[in-house]
Amino acid sequence: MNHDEQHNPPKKIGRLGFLAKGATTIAGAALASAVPAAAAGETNPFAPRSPGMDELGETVIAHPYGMPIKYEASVIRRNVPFLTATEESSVSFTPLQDLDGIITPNGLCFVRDHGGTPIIDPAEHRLMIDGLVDRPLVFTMDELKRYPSESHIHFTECPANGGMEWRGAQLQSLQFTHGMVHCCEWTGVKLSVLMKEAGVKPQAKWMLAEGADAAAMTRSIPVWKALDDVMVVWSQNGERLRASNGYPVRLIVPGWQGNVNVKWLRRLKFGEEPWMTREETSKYTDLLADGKARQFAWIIETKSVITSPCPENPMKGKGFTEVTGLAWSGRGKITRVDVSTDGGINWHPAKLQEPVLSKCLTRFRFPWEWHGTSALLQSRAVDETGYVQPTLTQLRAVRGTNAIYNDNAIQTWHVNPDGKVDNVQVS
Ligand SMILES: Nc1nc2c(c(=O)[nH]1)N[C@H]1C(S)=C(S)[C@@H](COP(=O)(O)O)O[C@H]1N2
Ligand SMILES: [Mo]
Repeated sequence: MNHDEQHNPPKKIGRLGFLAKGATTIAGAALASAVPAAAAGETNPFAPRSPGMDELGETVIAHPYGMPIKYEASVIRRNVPFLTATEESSVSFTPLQDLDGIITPNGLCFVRDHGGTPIIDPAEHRLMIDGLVDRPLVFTMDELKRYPSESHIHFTECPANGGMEWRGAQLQSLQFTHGMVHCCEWTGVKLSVLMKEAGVKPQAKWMLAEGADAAAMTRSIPVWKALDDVMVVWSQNGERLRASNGYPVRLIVPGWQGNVNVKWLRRLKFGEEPWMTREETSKYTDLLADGKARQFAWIIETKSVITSPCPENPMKGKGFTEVTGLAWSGRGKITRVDVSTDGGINWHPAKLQEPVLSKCLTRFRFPWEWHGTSALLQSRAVDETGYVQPTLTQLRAVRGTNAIYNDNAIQTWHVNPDGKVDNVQVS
C-alpha cells in the first residue's frame, strides 16, 4: 500500500461501512472514532496495515510454556499485606475484574496458604486412609491415578472472602472484596471409590483430612458429604495442579468453604466424632452478637457480584454498557440473577450464560443504557433451592458485626457521574 492509498478513502464503503454506521448508533461515542479509520486501508477498512504483517513473528519454540502477552501484565493475583502476619500465611486474590466467562486460569487462581506452599515430589508423596476402616491403605500417586477418573467444574471460595466488609465498605477493589474465589475443572477420583476400597465402617460418621504442609491443615468432614460428591484431584483445568493449589493431590469438596478443600492431601482418617481442630474451633467459626459461635457452617450460600463495571473497571462513557458478573451457590445451580441500578429499589432480570452448572460460577449479563448520572449497581442471585442472596443489613441482623466469615451479601457499586466506580454500602 502506498502513501496515497492510506490517505484516500476507498470510494465504496459497502457492507462494512454500513455495519460501522449501525454500530455507531448503538454504541454511541465509543465506536464513532472507528469510522475515520475505515478509510485508511484496503484489506481491512477499519485499520491501517498492521506492523506485524511486515516481518516474521516470534517462534513458539522460545516459549515452550505459553505466558500472557506483555500488554496483559497487570492481570495478576494481588495480596493485601496488612491482612495476614506473614507472607507464608497469606492470601492472594483472583483478578475477577479482568476475567471473562466462568473458568479461572490456573496462574490467576487465588491462593490461601497457612504455612506457605510445599514443593512435593509426586514420586515421594503418599495418601493414607486409616481409622475406622476394614483395610487401611496407602496410595502412591501412580496407584491413585489407576482408579476411574471424573472431571467436574466447581467454584472454591474462602469463607473469609468479603470478611473485611462486615463493619463497612473498606476496599476500593473488586479483586479485594470478592477475589477469594476461583472456578476450575478438576480431575481426579471420587472419594467414595477410595472409601469403598478401604471399607469404611458403618460407625464412621466423620473423616479427618490432613495436608502435607507446614500448617498440617486438618479439617473434619461428615461421611455423608464425603460419600456424596467429594473428589481427590490431581488436575486443574486440564493440567496437573499448580504447587500452590495443592500439587500433587488435593481434596475438592464441592460447594463447601474453601478451608475444607485440603491441599497436599496426605491422610484421610475415619472416626465417630469430629476432631475439633484449630481450623474448626478458633478459626472458620462465626462469633455472633451474643458471644456464641456458629460452627460447621460449611456451605457457601448464594452470592453474586458485578465484575464490570466495578472500581477497577470504571464507566467508558454514556450509552450502552454491558453489566456483567458472576453468581454462585454451594447448594446447587443458580436459577436467577437480578440487577438493580438504583440500589435495590427496582430489579431487572439478567441473562444467564450457559453452561449453568451446579456449585459452579455462573456468568450473567445485563444491557444498560447509562445516562451519565449517579447510579447504585447491585446484583442479587437466587439458587435452585429458592434461597435469595441477602442484603448486608439482613445478614447483620442475624450475625451481628463480629463476624469475619460467610459474607454473601449483595454488593453495591456506586457509579459516579464522572464514571468512577466506588465500593459503598446501602442500608
Ligand atoms: N494443606 C492445606 N490445605 C488448605 C489450606 C492450607 O493452608 N493448607 N488452605 C485452605 C483454605 S483456607 C482455602 S480458602 C483453600 C484455598 O484453596 P486454593 O489455595 O487452591 O485457592 O485451601 C484450603 N486448603
Ligand atoms: Mo480459607
